[in-house]
Amino acid sequence: MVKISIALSKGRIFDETAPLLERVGIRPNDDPERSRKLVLATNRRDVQLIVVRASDTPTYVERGGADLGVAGRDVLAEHGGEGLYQPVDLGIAACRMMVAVRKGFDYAGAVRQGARLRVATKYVNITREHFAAKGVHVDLIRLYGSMELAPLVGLADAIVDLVSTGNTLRANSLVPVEEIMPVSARLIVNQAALKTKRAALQPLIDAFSKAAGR
Ligand code: PRT
Ligand code: MG
Repeated sequence: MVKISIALSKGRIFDETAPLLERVGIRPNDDPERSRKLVLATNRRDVQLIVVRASDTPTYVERGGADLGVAGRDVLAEHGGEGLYQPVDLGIAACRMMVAVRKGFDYAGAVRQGARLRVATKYVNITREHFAAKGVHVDLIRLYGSMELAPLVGLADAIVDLVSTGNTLRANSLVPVEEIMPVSARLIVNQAALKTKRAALQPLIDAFSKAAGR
């Protein structure tokens, strides 16, 4: 029997992938939000889930620690996505990657005047490429979370972060000023596994595609 493992992160990605898994006919034997197990068996003897940090999903799949995975476009773009096949946009965990500034900060003016912008983010690669393409000089400040705080305490002029409802920005007197990209989660596949295990993987990929209505 060919074994297949699927890498998923807890929280948003698992919550929104669970209905798709259900439609594909895969049910984990333990609830990943409650269990401390990092490898979860499922109702299908040939399929297991592995629980990883969201930003580690591409690394696990690229290096064959899992055959399949579900990762946000943000995470994939920041990682680079080398060695990964991305056959299905699942359309889940949707949001937008935005540049945001403190209310009252003249972003357009700063860009027009060629001022050097201090930008805080955990997406340093995406941010560097975005501003380089605009010809704007930036000092990148790499943070690991709660980017919204940086402009409030004078650490940065702008942040690059994900926005869904906009509530987090509003609660912190920030305003979105530019969209970098729309984001949703993708099914990703290890390229070597797709060759060696195609008979087992292709039907699953097709089932995910159908379950996602793609
Ligand atoms: O939390 P952890 O550090 O473990 O990792 P993570 O933050 O990367 O994972 P997780 O589970 O929070 O997010 C997983 C994926 O969900 C991301 O990679 C995105 O592709 C997707 N996603 C969709 C989001 C959001 N929407 C989102 N709104 N990820 C994060 N957010 C955060 C955002 O960073 C901001 O802090 O929610 C806040 C804004 O939300 P609103 O509704 O207030 O605008
Ligand atoms: Mg998070």
